[in-house]
Amino acid sequence: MAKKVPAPKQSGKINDLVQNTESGLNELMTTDQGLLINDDQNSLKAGERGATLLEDFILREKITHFDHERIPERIVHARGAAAHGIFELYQPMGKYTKAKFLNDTSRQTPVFVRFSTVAGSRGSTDLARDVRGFAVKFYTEEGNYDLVGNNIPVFFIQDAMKFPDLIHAVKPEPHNEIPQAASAHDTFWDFISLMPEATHMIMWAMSDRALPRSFRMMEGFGVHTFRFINDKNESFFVKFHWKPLLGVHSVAWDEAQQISGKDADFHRRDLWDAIEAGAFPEWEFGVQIIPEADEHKFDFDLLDPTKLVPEELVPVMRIGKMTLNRNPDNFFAETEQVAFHPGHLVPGIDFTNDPLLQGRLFSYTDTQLSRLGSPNFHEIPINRSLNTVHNNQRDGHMRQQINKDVTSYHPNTIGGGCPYQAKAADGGFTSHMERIDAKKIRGRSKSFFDHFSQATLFFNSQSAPEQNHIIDALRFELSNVTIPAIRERMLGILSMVDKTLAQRVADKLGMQVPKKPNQPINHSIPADGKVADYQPVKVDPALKSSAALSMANSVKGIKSRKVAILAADGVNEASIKAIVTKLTADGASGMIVAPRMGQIKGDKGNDIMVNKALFNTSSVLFDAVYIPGGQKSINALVNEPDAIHFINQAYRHCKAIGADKDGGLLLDATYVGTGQDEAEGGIIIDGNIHHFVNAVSMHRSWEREPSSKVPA
Ligand code: HDD
Repeated sequence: MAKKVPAPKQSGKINDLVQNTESGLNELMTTDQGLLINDDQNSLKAGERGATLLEDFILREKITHFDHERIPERIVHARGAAAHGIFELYQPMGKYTKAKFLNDTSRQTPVFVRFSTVAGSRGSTDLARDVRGFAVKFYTEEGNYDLVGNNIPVFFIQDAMKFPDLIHAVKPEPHNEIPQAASAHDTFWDFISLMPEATHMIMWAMSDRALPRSFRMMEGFGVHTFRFINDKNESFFVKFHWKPLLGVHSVAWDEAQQISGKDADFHRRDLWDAIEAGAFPEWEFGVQIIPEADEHKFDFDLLDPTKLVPEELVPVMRIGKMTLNRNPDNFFAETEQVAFHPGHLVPGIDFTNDPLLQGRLFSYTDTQLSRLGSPNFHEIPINRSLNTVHNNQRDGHMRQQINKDVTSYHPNTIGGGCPYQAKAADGGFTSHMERIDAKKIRGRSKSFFDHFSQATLFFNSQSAPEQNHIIDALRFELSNVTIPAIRERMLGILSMVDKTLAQRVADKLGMQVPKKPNQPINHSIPADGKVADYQPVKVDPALKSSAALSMANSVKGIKSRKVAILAADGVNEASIKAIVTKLTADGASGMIVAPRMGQIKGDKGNDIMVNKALFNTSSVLFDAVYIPGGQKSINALVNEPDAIHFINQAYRHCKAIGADKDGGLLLDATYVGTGQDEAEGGIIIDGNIHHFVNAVSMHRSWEREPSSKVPA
């Protein structure tokens, strides 16, 4: 990979972090107290063969620090990767919000973004079937604003009260801690089969959205409905979106499982490498704005986090762009210690009464206290705001700030009444004055009872291959459930989404879809209520399908795609040059994969650098395969089982496979075969590199899948 990259844009936050960075380059080694160390190889002993002395403060300091290096991993979203960047606004949003960073188009707001899986531990695979976290910290001039979202626009549950249950159910089972980073087990599906409100989210989690090709190719969503507040104190409901400029793309389930073995850091590495190479990931920031007057206009409740607002009903306005342009210097200091919180707000943005959001507002500070160990976690460099903090909070473990004032209370006269409160007109935060006239009640609104319509909307909006993948995922997951009654309850729930879907899953489980689906009620019924009035319902929504919900309709492109070029000694040099030049010009990369590392000899006698050997890589780590000719090279590859497997696997995973006229001969030895239909999607053997590049840019030819005879 080229090391020369465009200089990342500087940001105020990067400059802020500089005061805490350290490099030992050309420096002498010291203890934590700054004492120069003379011998870092040997402990202090009573004689060369004698016992180590307790006096050895240098050894003690080193080992003590080591013993305490680990902190608790996040209870959820433990596995993640992050990067720095900037946010630039396209158009002032003053009509809707007074947030300064959403009004000044001349300003670049620094951001730090962490992507994550939810269920797995810190060391688990990146490619688990899971929701991905998409957490953005904006370092604005008015303090930190955190948008802590996911790559799926809805959630499993409607009330934060159920979050610990959900997570206990999906995490490895408590008796044997199996399985790691996987939902395909009894406790998860037991819980889900009793929670019909999870049905919409389950459709998403079983779709390919849960297997992203790259963090850079995922959408992000704020999930909840939030509020914008303008300077006239008018409120608007708002849904937040991140739209990746590379489009939304996923890998196949078989591929995901193989990547987990070949490169468990696949997503982390992809993000890192792209930024190092200067291929900075970009997302447009989108908002769906709903006037307060329209709150009850929809056939779902805006406060229900298991519902999305279809883009056909409220279009997404793209108002800015986020670019990630700098990798962290230190994983622990930045990525591990960053602390997000949906309650980190700026004036102009506020909450709604979504009961899931309300519960989150408690959880995030609370969890940092046990994870980062002190209420001073906001002082950790990655977490501190760009404007200096002034308040009367004091002391605590690891306090960094040296408060010079004599007073630490308000009001005071001794300190001149400082620090002052800010008037709303001067940027002081005021909560939205929502009118509330209600009884205190532990219950759920009936407007939250439709658990199936949007699950059906999502399923109906998928292309045929996407629907097949959902069905395959459900078959896989439920086949790993050992208790038949759980599978049966799930088949009942699936039949509420789509009868054929349920039947196709049932067929592979060797089961019948229950005639009368058991729809469990997961919310309490008031003492004076009738059970029949509290059943989950399914409304008949006006909208039957939404194009924005299918990845098949996403932006396509060749940019940043990785193509394996299979070659051996005697390869056609001109052919390699042509394809590499074309890929590079289009922002993709071609990597030479050969039977050995080092160099191979081309047909004109020139040395060609090998990037990867067949034995240390795999087709699952690439987007496409190209086979340049050269008879000697083809003869060698025909006799390399790894080369044959490489092509077969790429074929099975519906990737583009291209070859020049001679290169096509290698395909005779594979499942692709020569007799294959020339028109088969993504197989380009006419040597036309433009056709091949087009095929790569389509991401996958999923329509090939049903006829694929390649074993996994
Ligand atoms: Fe959460 C972390 C996203 C519901 C409690 N959550 C966490 C992260 C993301 C989300 C992206 C990782 C942040 C990071 O990278 O450090 N969470 C969501 C979304 C939710 C959601 C989109 C629903 C719409 N979460 C949710 C609920 C609760 C929590 C209902 C508890 C009541 N989440 C947490 C937490 C975590 C967390 C335990 C673990 C680590 C952390 O906060 O900092 O507080």
